[in-house]
Amino acid sequence: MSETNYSSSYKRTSFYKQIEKKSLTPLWEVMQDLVLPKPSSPCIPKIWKYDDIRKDILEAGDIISTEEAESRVLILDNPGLPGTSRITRSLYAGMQLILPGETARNHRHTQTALRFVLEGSSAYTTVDGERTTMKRGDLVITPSWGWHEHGNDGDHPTIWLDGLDIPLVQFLDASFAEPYEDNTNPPLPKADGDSIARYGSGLAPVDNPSNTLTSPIFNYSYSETRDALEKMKRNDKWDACHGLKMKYANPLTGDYAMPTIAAFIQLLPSGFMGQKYRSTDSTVFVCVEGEGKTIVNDLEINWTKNDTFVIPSWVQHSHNSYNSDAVIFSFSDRAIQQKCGLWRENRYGN
Ligand code: 1HN
Repeated sequence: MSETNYSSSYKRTSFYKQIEKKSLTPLWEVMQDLVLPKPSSPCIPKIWKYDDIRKDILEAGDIISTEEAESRVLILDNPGLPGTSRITRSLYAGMQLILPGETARNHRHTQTALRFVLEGSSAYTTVDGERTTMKRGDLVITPSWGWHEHGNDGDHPTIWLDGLDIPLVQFLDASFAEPYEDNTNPPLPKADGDSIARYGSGLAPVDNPSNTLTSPIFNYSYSETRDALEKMKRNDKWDACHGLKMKYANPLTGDYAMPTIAAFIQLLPSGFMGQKYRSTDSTVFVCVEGEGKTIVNDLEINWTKNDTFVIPSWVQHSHNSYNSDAVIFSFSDRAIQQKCGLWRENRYGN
């Protein structure tokens, strides 16, 4: 190092020390880590095979009750974000088990939640006083600050995947949560099926006092969803990247069903070989039916029924089904990214 360089480097280091005490940092030293030319997520691609983690969640059923645990959940921790309870930077995912006869206490929080049912048909969720049965493939959503509780009246375990915007709410320091107490004003009880009758039949109340941020439909039943895909399949041309992909929509606005989390269902016809795709929303996928693989650079993620896998932001990938139609559920933070004008995608490896 020349003398001038040495002395300017020395001057800078001592300057940085001097200002550090005053909680000041020079931007020019950190700029390249703050404003990236393109996304570079610490989140890494990863699959959780259902057969494998099903054993673990059932074992958790032996060691802790819902009484003690409140929610008996094994968190899907992205190995690139260890110990942070995140499957992507902005989203949390966990596998929840509720055994016959169990209940999980009523509570509410500002985090928005979705449940995608993987196994069982006898559990229920009650959201703001309306109860719905949770069947395999159903998407059940819980709005921010909505009261919710779960139970299982049947004789088989029910297992679902939870997705919540916990890291996002944590980042914004906007978390509130409370248990339902005996002195809490109860939400007005509603008849089972009320929300579907009121909002899911091509009808809407004339005077609509409801908050439209989150869809008033809180169970998107798989039998309806699957039937719709099967009918659409006869007419629609396949998208080169996605097959036939639909979003779960709020019927009052046409927007995503939740304000922060976007949820999708897609059908890949038998033998589909998808083109390369990437987007800025790191996405969690669940195989509902069929089997196939997702190619991510040099990695092949082989998936079958109930497997969960994650693809990070801006990572090229392509979906392939084997020799039957495949159905894939997915969720991401696309809903909030699009509201902020941040979301981007590109296709075909461009
Ligand atoms: C929650 O309320 C549930 O109600 C599940 O089933 C998982 C993780 C963190 C915070 C709240 C539930 C959750 C959660």
